[in-house]
Amino acid sequence: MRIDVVSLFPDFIAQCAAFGVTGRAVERGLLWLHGWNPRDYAEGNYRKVDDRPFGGGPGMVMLIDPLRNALQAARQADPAPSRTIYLSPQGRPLTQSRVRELAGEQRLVLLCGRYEGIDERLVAAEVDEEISIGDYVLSGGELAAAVLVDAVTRLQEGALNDAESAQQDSFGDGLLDCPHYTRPVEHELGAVPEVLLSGNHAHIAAWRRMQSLGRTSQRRPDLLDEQALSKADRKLLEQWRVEQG
Ligand code: 4FV
Repeated sequence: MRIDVVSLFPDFIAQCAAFGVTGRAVERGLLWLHGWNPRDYAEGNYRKVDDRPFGGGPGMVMLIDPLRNALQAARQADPAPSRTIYLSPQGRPLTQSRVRELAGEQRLVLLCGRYEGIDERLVAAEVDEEISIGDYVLSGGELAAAVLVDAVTRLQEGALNDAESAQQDSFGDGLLDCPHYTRPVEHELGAVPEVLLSGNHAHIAAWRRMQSLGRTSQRRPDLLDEQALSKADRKLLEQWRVEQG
């Protein structure tokens, strides 16, 4: 997968992606990451990339042309078609299902804002999709872009080794993940649930499913349509509630 990032701080993303799974994906040639700085495409001695907002108010707004020139340079750098995503609080909330879809793209071009944001005419003309990583305000879109790069890269074929498999992921099936345990079996903080030591894979899978259903119903009821649950899942959820007392 090729990801081009238009940002005033292109090294930011490169640094974020230099570690762990994403760093290894770059080494394995599974991820090709490239930054484009709009300041390199700005006119004048001061290479201006922002200006004061029309209508007044605090802060600055990013100018159209430096961004537009950087986007065009990024697209022309590779003939493969790309999808341009602007990371902003006005975007559609990022979910694992959207991550899975985007992970299937050959190329992404990520647009990162700074200051109050970007001139809306550039967004309307050049952006295919706006995505938000959450209802809070960051000082720039770079962290959001790094989140997206990490999330799609780990779904690239060969990015994760078995131990890291994405199969068991949270939201793999729209539910929160089950709790995880490792050595020691006994610890002053408590013991490992017996079923996980039983070696009975069917019982272990049922216990993990019950935990995912229970946690999701308690912590994120917005993610769980109980009416749509299978008879087996409804029974597991009931058992979880009984055990919670
Ligand atoms: C953001 C978010 C975000 C808004 C103004 C950058 C900042 C500044 N991006 N999800 N939440 N962006 O806060 O994606 O330009």
